[in-house]
Amino acid sequence: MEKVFLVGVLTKYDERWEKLDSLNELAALVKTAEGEVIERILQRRDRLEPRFFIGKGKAHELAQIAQELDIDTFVFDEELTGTQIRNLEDITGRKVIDRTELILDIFAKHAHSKAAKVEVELTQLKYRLSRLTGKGVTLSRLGGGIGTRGPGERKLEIDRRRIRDHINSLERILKSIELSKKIQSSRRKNLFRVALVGYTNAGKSTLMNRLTHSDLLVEDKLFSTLDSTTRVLYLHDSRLTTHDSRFKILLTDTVGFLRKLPHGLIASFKSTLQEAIEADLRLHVIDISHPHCELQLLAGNQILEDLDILEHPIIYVFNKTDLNPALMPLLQEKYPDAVFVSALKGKNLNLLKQRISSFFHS
Ligand SMILES: Nc1nc2c(ncn2[C@@H]2O[C@H](COP(=O)(O)OP(=O)(O)OP(=O)(O)O)[C@@H](O)[C@H]2O)c(=O)[nH]1
Ligand SMILES: [Mg+2]
Repeated sequence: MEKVFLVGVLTKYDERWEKLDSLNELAALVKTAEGEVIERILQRRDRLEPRFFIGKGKAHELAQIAQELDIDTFVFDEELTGTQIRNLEDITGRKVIDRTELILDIFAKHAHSKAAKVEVELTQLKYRLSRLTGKGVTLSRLGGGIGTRGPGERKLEIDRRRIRDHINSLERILKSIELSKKIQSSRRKNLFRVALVGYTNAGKSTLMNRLTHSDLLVEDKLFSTLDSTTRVLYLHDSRLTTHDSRFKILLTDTVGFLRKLPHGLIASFKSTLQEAIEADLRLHVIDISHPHCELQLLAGNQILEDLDILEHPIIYVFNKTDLNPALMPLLQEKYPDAVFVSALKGKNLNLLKQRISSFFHS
């Protein structure tokens, strides 16, 4: 297992609890990427250093600790410039990556569909290209492992022009995938479509499995799901009294959201998120047991706004009520239209189905 040291920075404009929470999330991301967090620091700094981000003295200090603790990799909680990464790697002799690269690495590992793979590779190449400093600078970094993986596992020792050519060809491939998806989705036009959206680890896949008797991957990790999956869900139309009042809708599980997602990442995942955009109704799943669950709800809404679908029909689904969250009464009052469920224990799922059904038939 790769041994990881997390580095966060606290400026006078930041809230301490928020930065600590962000570091916790970073640690969960490292776990998903199969690294082991050995140590972490939250360093106070009023000015960020253009060359080393944290200051040269601090960088030397980190180098020393890295040696003592036998650290392989530093993961910074903020985006670093290409120069900062190179300088920090020079001083510490260890691999240095930032939050964005870590997230892209996880996306690279979890992408299965052709569309998701192309989208990850495109985003990685664009991000790396934006941080190339000289002409034809080698992109191969110290060692392999976290932050260096890509869908093609290709060695990234290519110059700018070849990266640009490659980006162009990937964009062409993506266009053709999008086209075939459009055709596919127009075939589904005659059915109602519902999409599960929400913060990563909220329980979207668990809910999907419960509702549609499926067997999608569920894990206590961030970003378990990257590709959208669609299943048929049978609902009851209560207006009908005939012996068969069932009707079919399509339910889609989608990639989870995260605060501080790399800039442009959501935009480049449009094809994977297409179902969330086009659906007739969205179920926004929120993990009510998380200490900052309302912050996650707002982060989700921010992303829906980025996708231009915040005003579209949505039902809030507060999940994990079996964990007896203290906030529940307050949230019930604040969001009277929300449904409170436990996907794991199967609690209130019939109520949820009724709500979806009456959305389409009232
Ligand atoms: N206690 C409890 N745990 C739950 C419930 N629903 C889901 N979980 C757990 O929460 C974790 C995440 O569940 P997933 O269904 O993978 O979450 P997700 O929203 O699909 O996550 P990503 O795919 O990573 O975005 C798993 O460990 C689940 O077992 C619930 O109602 N109660
Ligand atoms: Mg999932």
